[in-house]
Amino acid sequence: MTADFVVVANRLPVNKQTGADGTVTWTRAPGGLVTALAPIFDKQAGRGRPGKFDTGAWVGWTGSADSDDDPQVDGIEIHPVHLSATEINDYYEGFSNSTLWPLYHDVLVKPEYRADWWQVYVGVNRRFAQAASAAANPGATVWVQDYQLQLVPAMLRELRPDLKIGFFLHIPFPPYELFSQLPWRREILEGLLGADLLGFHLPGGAQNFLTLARRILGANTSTGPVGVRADFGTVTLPDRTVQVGAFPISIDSAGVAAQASTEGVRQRAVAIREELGNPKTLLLGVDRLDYTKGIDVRVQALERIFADGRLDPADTVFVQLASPSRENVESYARVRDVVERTVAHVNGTYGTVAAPPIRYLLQPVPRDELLAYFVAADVTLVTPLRDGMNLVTKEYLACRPDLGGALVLSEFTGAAMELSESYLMNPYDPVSTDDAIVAAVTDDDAHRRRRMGVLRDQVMHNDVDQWAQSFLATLAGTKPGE
Ligand code: GDG
Repeated sequence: MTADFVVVANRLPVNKQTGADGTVTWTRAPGGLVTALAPIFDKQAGRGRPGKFDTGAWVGWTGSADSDDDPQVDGIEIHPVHLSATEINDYYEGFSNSTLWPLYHDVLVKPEYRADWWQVYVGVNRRFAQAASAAANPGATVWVQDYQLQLVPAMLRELRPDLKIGFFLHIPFPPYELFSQLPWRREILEGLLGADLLGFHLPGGAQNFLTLARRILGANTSTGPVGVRADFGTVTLPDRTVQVGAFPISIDSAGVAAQASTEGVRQRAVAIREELGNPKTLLLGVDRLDYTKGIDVRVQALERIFADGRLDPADTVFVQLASPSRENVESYARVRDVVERTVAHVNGTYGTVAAPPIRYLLQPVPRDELLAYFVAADVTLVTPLRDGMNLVTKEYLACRPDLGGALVLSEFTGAAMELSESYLMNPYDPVSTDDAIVAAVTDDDAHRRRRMGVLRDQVMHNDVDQWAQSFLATLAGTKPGE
C-alpha cells in the first residue's frame, strides 16, 4: 500500500497491549502529533472533514527492540521500521539523546560526540528514508518529524525526487556558536536541505538555520559548495530553493477543554484538593523527568521561598508529576537525584509527617487524571532551562475556562513568545524565579483572572489544526524544482 500523504516520525502513533492469553492488540496512541494530524488521516477512513489527501500513511518505529511487530490501527496505514537493541542504544539513546538533545538545548549537559553512534544514526535514517520512499505515491507529500531524522529529507530526495518533502523540528535549533561544535554539522545541514520546507517553532530557530547554512555551507566559506545563499526565509541552492519558517505548535485546544469539563474530571479535581488536605494554595508541575525542564529550579525556589517565610508551608502544597524518561541515559539519572534530594530536604525541613509540602510522583498518570490536576491547580509552574515550545503550558490554559489559576512560565520556552501575560521568569535568576512564584500566588484575583483571560484566548484561538494546516499549505505552495 502507498499513500498521498506520509508522516515519518521516530515513533509510530500506536500502543501495544498484550492480553493474558498472549493476544496482541494495537490502539492509536493519544500523542499531540497524532491529534494534530488525525483530521488528515481520518479523511481516509471517511470520518473527517474533507482534506487535501485521499490516503495517509505513517512510517516509524514500534517502540520495541528486535521485534517484527506489524501494527494495524483504524484509519492510518502503518509502515513499521524495525530497530535492533544496538540501534536503539546508538541511534536513539546515543546520537539522538546524548548528542543532539543536549547540543540543541544550550549544552545544558555536555554532548558526547562519538563516530560509532553517528554511523548508526546515518544507517537508521537511511532505513527510515527507504521506508518512506516505499510508502509514498508518485508526487506524494512527505512530512518528516524531529531531530532523530534530520538526514531523511536529503536521503529521501535522492531516492524520490518526485516527492514534496517537509521537515519540522520539535526542539530548539541552536545558534552557530553551539551547533558548530558538531563534528557532522555539515552533513546534518545538508540532510535538512533535502526538504522543500523546514519548519521551526520560533523565528529565532529559523534564523539560526539560515545563518548556519550561509556560514557553514555558503559560497564564501573555504569548504562550501558554490551557490548556497541563505536569507529572507529561503536557502537558494544551485538547483532549487528551500523555504525556512516558524510554525509554533499548539494543542487540540477545544478537545482538551471539552475533556477537562466532563463531570468525572471536575469531580476528580475536587477530590484531589481534598486528598491533599484542602490547602490554601495548590502548585503544580507536569513534565517528563528531563534536565531541560527545570524541575530542580522550581523545587529549589520553593525551598528558598519557605526559608524566607514568603509562603507558608503549612498551607501550600506543590504536586510534581514527573513521568520517567530516557532512564538509560546517565544525565537523566543525575537530575533525578538532584530533584529527589531537594524534595526530601524540603519535606524534611518544612513539613510534618502528616503533611509534607511537596508531593512527588515518578510515574506517568492517565490523561483524565492529568487534566483533573490542571483543573485543581492554583498555579502551574513551567520553569524549563530550555524548551522548544512546552505543550503542558497550553494544556493547562485550555483546562481553565473559569479563568482561575495562574501560570509561571520560563522565558526560555517557546511558549513564552506567545504567552507574555504569564508570570515570566528567568530560571537562571533565583530572584526572578522566586518573585514570579510568589506574585502568581499572592496577586489579587481580579489581576490574575485578567491575565488568564488573555492567555487562554491565545491558546483557544491558535490550535494544532491551524499549525498543521499552515505548515502543509506553505509546503503545497513551494514549487517543485524552483
Ligand atoms: C517536545 C519538545 C514541544 C507529560 N506527563 C504525562 C503526560 N505528559 C504529556 C503532556 C504533554 C506532553 O506529554 C509533553 O509535551 P511537552 O511539549 O511539554 O514536552 P516534550 O515531551 O519535551 O515535547 C517540546 C513538543 O515536543 C511538541 O513540539 O512542545 O518543547 O521538547 O502533552 O501532557 N501525559 C500523560 N501522563 C503523564 O504523566 N497522560
